[in-house]
Amino acid sequence: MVFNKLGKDLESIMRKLRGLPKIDKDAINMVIQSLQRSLLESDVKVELVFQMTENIKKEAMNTDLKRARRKDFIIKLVHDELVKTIGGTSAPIRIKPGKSNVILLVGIQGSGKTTSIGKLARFYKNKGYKVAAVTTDTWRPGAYEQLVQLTDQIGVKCYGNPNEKNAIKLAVRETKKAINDEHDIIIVDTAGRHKEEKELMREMEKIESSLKPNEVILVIDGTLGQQAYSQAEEFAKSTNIGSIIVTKLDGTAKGGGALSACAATNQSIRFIGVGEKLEDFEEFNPTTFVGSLLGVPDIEGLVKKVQEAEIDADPDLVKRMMKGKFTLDDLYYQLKSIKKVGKMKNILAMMGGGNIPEALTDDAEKNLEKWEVVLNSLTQAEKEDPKIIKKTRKRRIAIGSGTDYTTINRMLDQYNQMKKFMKKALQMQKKGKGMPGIPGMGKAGAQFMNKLGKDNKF
Ligand SMILES: Nc1nc2c(ncn2[C@@H]2O[C@H](COP(=O)(O)OP(=O)(O)OP(=O)(O)O)[C@@H](O)[C@H]2O)c(=O)[nH]1
Ligand SMILES: [Mg+2]
Repeated sequence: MVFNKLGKDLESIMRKLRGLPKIDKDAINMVIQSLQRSLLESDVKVELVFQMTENIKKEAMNTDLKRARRKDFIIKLVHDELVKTIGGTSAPIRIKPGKSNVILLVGIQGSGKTTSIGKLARFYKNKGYKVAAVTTDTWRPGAYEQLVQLTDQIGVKCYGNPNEKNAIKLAVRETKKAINDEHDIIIVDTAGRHKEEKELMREMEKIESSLKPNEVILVIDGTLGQQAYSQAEEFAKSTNIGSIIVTKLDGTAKGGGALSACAATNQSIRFIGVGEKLEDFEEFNPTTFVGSLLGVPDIEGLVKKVQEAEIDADPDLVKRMMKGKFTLDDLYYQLKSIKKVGKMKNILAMMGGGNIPEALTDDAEKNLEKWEVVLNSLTQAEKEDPKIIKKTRKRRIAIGSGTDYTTINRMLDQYNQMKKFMKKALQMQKKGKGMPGIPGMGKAGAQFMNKLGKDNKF
């Protein structure tokens, strides 16, 4: 497993979290401190560690949640922040069919560019593409021979000229040849360089501007520590980095440098190198990867459950409903944030059942767009007390929002229906008549309301 130590540390933090009797401020602080320690020990850039953990802490402290899902919620927060740091989930590199796609690899000396060209060439060749490699490295002795030796193993043609000393000319000429030979994918190697080597950095910029590659990949050595961030940042300033390959994750790489490099470039890891051989190469999936770091194999399942719990446990809405306070804004934002109208129906069903208002029929979602436009033309007073919207106001709103009376009337109508519905439900509540109308829902509904009655804050 790559990122071995970080993985072990994170897994143990998650295990500790699951074992806690309750999730309160102290528990959150414990998680934050342990996270900071393990990320720092893995060489993630200090500022980045604090920024990441601060985000997690803020969200954890400020979110109301059903008790049962709090632990999962924290795990999800850690997961989301890690995925965000490594550039989020993005679509694979797009290869345009019927065209010669040029991929340019850049990075500091010895990061594993040339080896990765061999690996990438093998990867795409196995997918059925006609692949070629081009070397533009005029600095490293034997660079051309190294690439020829690698590409020979997989029957991929290598273009280059060990006698040419001008890297830009070499890049243009050899890539052109590869295009003329109708290759689908042409992977271009460059000499290694450090951000301090201004001349070489300029050379790289010129290679990029002359080739106009479809994708520039930054190759990062996974064993690189704190300096990874500033190196990657400089590469991102000079070229248009589109994705990242992290190499040497097979050894004892702490990996923190690679995480920092992603944050510095704002791009995501697409492949990882896990050995010297051409087959030691894997496509990278941030979600699966972070899931395995945290020791949660089914992280997607967990995330989904938390999202559902977040929707169910929306005590603010129900509390407002219970107090009979429900404005047009509430109706709109709840429908919008819940997205699935079905969820709102469930909440209302638990409150009172009976005939669900027309606003929540299946095509209600379609109304949302229109309502948004209308709502933008309302004053705050109108939103809070729609009764005051009479004829003159309606005219102003219709003109302001570019809608017609029918849309406005219909929205108000549906709001009134909803309000009436809630009033009835509340009366039933008060009379202790429980939750009529929905068979089998009575008890669950009562429990739900009880739970909401308690203070759910951390
Ligand atoms: N263990 C391991 N070694 C790797 C990996 N990728 C590359 N290497 C080794 O790292 C060393 C440098 O690799 P190169 O591919 O030559 O690196 P480069 O970036 O082209 O180097 P320059 O052209 O000098 O800048 C070689 O010994 C490779 O075998 C990997 O994923 N795992
Ligand atoms: Mg090389």
